[in-house]
Formats: sequence, C-alpha cells, structure tokens
Amino acid sequence: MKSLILTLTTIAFVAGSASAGDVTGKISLKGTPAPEKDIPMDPACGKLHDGKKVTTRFYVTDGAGGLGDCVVYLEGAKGGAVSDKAVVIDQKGCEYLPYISSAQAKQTIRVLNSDPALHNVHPTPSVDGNKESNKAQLPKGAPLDFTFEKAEKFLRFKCDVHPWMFSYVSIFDHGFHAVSAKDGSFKITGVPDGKYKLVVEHRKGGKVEKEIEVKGGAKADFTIEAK
Ligand SMILES: [Cu+2]
Repeated sequence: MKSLILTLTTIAFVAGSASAGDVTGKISLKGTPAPEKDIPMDPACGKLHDGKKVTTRFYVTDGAGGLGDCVVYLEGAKGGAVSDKAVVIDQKGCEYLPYISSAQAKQTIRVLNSDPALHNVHPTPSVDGNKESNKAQLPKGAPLDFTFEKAEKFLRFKCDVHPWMFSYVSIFDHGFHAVSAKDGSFKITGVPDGKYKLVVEHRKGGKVEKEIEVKGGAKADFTIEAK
C-alpha cells in the first residue's frame, strides 16, 4: 500500500512539472549581404589585432547558411524571473563582444574592459524611463554595471573614445528571449505551455514571425533575407 501511494505521488509530480519546455530552432540567411566594411582603428587599437583587418559585424554567419546575432523572443509574453546572473559584454581589441545581446528589464548588464586602453561606455537608450549614462573605464578597469527599466529593442551602447565601437542590447519586460548563435541556432528555456507569437529580429535583415504552440516545448525555423 505504501509503495502504491508513493507511485501515485510520483506520477502526479511528473505530470505537474511537464507544463513548460524549451523553444528551439534555427535561423537561416537567404541571399548574400553587402560585404562588411573595414573599420579603420587607431594605431593603439589596431595593434591589438596583430595586423589583422577588422570589419563591421552586420551579418554574423557560420558560412553554412546559419545566421547569428538574431534576437528571438515571445512577443507579449509575461513573467519569467529576472535572472541574478549578469549579461556580460566585454571590450576586447576595441570592440564590444558580443555585438548583439538580450537582457531583461532590471537585469544587470556588466561591461568589462579587457583592453590596455581607456574606454568610455555610453548607453544611448531611446525609450522613456531608460537612463542614458556615460562612464569612463580605465585600461583593464573595474566592471561597470547598468540596468534598464523598460523594454527597448537594440538599445545602443557606444564608446566615446572609439567612434566605431557599438553594441546593441535588447531589453525585454519578460524572461523569454535569446540571441541566435553563429550557426543560427537558438533556445528560449522554460516557456510555459500555451500559444505565442515567436519573433526573430535581425538589426539589418528585419523581422519575421510565426505563431507557435508550446506543449512541453516547441521547435520553429526561420529564414531572414539579406538586405
Ligand atoms: Cu573604446
């Protein structure tokens, strides 16, 4: 009898926990984008690249059809706890890494400086309620933390010392967002069962979307056309 009760409890627990899952998929790039532009760095920053040419990063791909740096999110979703893990952006070789990231409102965005150079981190939000700020950061200086209150797509960070340095962080008022990897793959974790609009947005290539139904998870692939 005791073991029967235990078995029933176990079944109930498993059934109860199967109400959320991962939304996964892959984003492909169709067509050939314009070639990336060379970035003429100053000599001090150029030196950090061993003489290698540095270019813009408008279309990041794996060379096999996958498209990275797409922001993927459930439009209008609610909830998802704010992670106590920071979204980290490094400055390395006078570039922001990563170029594209996503965060939740009130989540810490931590900017590092791995360079032997002075940077000036300057987020320039355009949505009311998100604060612009402007902070100098010494060579290999202490990290700088930022948070934003409101949802804003592609909130721009720039550096006032190096006019070519940009990074874009998309801020969401829920926890269901991700950025695609170089091979185009993405994963949004812990999505409760239900119907959603899944949106993929690339800063240059634009936006595509699909209605999906999550039942312990869902899978959807997308194509973005090069502009
Ligand atoms: Cu800089």
